[in-house]
Amino acid sequence: MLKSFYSKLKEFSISNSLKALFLNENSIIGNNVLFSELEKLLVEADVSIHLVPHIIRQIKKGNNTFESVKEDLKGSIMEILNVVKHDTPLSQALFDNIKPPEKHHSVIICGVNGSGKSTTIAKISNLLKLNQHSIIVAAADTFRAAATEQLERMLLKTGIVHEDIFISSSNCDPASVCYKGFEATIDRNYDIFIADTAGRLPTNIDLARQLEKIAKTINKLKDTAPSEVILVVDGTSGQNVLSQVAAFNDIVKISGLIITKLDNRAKGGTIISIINKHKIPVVGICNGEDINAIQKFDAKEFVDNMI
Ligand SMILES: Nc1nc2c(ncn2[C@@H]2O[C@H](COP(=O)(O)OP(=O)(O)O)[C@@H](O)[C@H]2O)c(=O)[nH]1
Ligand SMILES: [Mg+2]
Repeated sequence: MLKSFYSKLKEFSISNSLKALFLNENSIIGNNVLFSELEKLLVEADVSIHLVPHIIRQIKKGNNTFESVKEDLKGSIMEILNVVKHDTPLSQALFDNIKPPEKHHSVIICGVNGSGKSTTIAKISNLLKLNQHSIIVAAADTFRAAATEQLERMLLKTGIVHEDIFISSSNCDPASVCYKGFEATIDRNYDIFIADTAGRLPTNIDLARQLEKIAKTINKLKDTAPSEVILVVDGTSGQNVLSQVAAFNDIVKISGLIITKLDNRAKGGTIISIINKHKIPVVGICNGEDINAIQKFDAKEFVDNMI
């Protein structure tokens, strides 16, 4: 049985360390000691150092008890996470089995090489299939050798048939593959279209143009397309993720994030820092290579386990 991200998060729970501190100090801790300890714990949990002082400021000064500090800390973090609603049509289709309100919902998946885009698309496709949504996937990562074959192999395992996978060969324009895939989605009256794209850093001008072109090309078929542009980020890359989000957002407007590899480093502070800085919903979190290793991001469950 796959261990959920939330239960792993609990292993690092900040309140465990905090409780020990209160016990050691006979339950009476001066603000200075308490706040410097909290600062350390938050940084260790991967919260950005720019955000730590803001979180700590929300803790009431005075006769602190373990319970009051814990509650203030939870409240402070919840406030940050709740600045955006994390339910998007894709996350609702995935985790609540609600069909997107619009037919032919189109989703572009982007992110740097190795962040987990293709693996995540296989997980998403698998869940959507299980929930009886009809989908077409365009495998448009032409930059990495064998990337399209890798995705095709994973998709076929989830029961998606060849006809519903559009593949670009190495000398083919990825935008035209996406166009054909989305056109078929509309013609066949399917629910959801998903495009995998090439990775590498967004500072690569060719790839940035390519991503932009894919978005513009599918927009020719429907004026609300792309419905969602999801950036896949590796949750173990710490604060690097913040600059990745900014760089991709400059190319196409990112509407949601999927955070991967949280099985490797289940600390959670990165998620708080990204939401605080970019105010972008977290559509899903991934905690393993297994096809089922994807979960809904639930802010309350997240905070209850982290703190
Ligand atoms: N541990 C772990 N590995 C993952 C996860 N998601 C993807 N990977 C692995 O990360 C590597 C890169 O994934 P891939 O989907 O090819 O990345 P892409 O280049 O963005 O398409 C592969 O070895 C995947 O199995 C995850 O949630 N946890
Ligand atoms: Mg890939």
